[in-house]
Amino acid sequence: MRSRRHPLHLNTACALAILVGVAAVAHAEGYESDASVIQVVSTKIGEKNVFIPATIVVVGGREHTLSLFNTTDTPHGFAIDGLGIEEVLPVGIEHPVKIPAVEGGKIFGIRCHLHPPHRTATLVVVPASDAASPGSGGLVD
Ligand SMILES: [Cu+2]
Repeated sequence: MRSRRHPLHLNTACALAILVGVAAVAHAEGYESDASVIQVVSTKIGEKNVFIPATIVVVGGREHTLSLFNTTDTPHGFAIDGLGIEEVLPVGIEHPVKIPAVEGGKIFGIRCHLHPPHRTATLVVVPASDAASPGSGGLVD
């Protein structure tokens, strides 16, 4: 006589193993950064005004400072509408701008509100790792 297996128990065990695996992967996702000040220039390439870097990446959940420098001979704007930021960058002076702590997983457009043809840029806020999140104790359990 063949012994009967319990397929329901086997499926339950497999589902549990998959869930535990998914939870472990999700727990390990996220980013850390040691960059507290990020340098950006507003400059001119050919006939185009641009921001370099055009994609700024910060980790969510904490404040950052952008150090903006305008290399041209004309003031330029720096606006992130989604964060209520609108600054005028004077010529040839470091201009710090605080980026508030934002939840990770968001992308914001950056534009020069003084010159609409000025090439735009993007602020990408990536999620912080659990180890980088406040209150986690810095350890993965
Ligand atoms: Cu401009």
